[in-house]
Amino acid sequence: MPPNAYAIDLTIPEPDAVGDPTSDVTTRAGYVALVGRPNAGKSTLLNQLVGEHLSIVTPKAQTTWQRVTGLVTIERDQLIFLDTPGLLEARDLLQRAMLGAALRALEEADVVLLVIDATRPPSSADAERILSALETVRVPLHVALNKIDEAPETALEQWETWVREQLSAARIHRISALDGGGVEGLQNALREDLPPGPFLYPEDDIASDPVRFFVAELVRETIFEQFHQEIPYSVFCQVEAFREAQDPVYIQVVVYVERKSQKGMLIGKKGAAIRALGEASRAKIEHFLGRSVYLDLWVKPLRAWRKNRAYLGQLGFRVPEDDSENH
Ligand SMILES: Nc1nc2c(ncn2[C@@H]2O[C@H](COP(=O)(O)OP(=O)(O)OP(=O)(O)O)[C@@H](O)[C@H]2O)c(=O)[nH]1
Ligand SMILES: [Mg+2]
Repeated sequence: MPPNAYAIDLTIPEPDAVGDPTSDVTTRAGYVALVGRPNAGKSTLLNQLVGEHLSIVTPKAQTTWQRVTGLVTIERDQLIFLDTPGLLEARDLLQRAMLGAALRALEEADVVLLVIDATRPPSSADAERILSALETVRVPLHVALNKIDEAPETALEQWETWVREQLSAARIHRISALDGGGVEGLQNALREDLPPGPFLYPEDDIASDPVRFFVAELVRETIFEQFHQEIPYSVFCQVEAFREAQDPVYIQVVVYVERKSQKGMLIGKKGAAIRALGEASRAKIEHFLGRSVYLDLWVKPLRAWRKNRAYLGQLGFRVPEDDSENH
């Protein structure tokens, strides 16, 4: 039908609630912290919820070191997911910064989502770490029993009993973050617990961290895949140069190692290891950016950086101040 000057427009206007507290459309928005033991599948779940590979995932425990934000806006609801490092026993300064990041996300959360690897039954270490982290949580709590594609029924039931006994207010969901089973139902339940309020991000955004962060993380993910033993845990990556006005985009990433001897391991015989790292990382970064990339990798020693407060600060970590170094 052609537009008619006399027709009355009966369409409901799209809400423009971003940052507009005067909007009369009731929107809900809030922070949902994904917490749990290392390797539970928190980052896989974040990626499944957002529909993009935002947070790095590997089979090794302690992959995530810093908070990663993923945004989902559906109809009148905006979920701001905070992926966090695993709840671990912090032994060095890096691990204390990691644990601190998880605990801070819990403090900021409007809703908490505890993610559990249900392929094995609860252990005393699980119980201790989870309960001490959740002790002060007063917001709605959901528990995702993850990996149901692999988890035996007995382990799932043991977890359900444990959660009912220890975290009686929690709502339990069975999911597979890997294949998406149960994730939509979980997301709908989380939406119901969001507080009313205006959207905090534009509706189309899925991430809030800088592109440089994701690029450095993709190199670190590739290091987790290609290197073993202590190397993945001794390395941190930072983007030093990012020139997107040129084609291909020029990106320089510095790979910091803890000891000089690790530099040789990263470079490998005749540079074979660093070449393989560069090729696989570049492919991931190109996919992420949707552009051709020239990736320039540099390996530099930063002595014992995991234990050095100043270095950790330079690399963007926050070590809790009130913590004693001899802890
Ligand atoms: N079978 C199966 N594997 C899963 C599922 N979710 C995650 N995984 C695997 O579990 C491993 C750890 O996943 P991550 O998402 O990195 O776990 P995380 O909790 O973020 O781990 P940290 O960052 O180390 O704390 C990876 O190998 C994932 O592929 C699932 O639903 N089913
Ligand atoms: Mg993770």
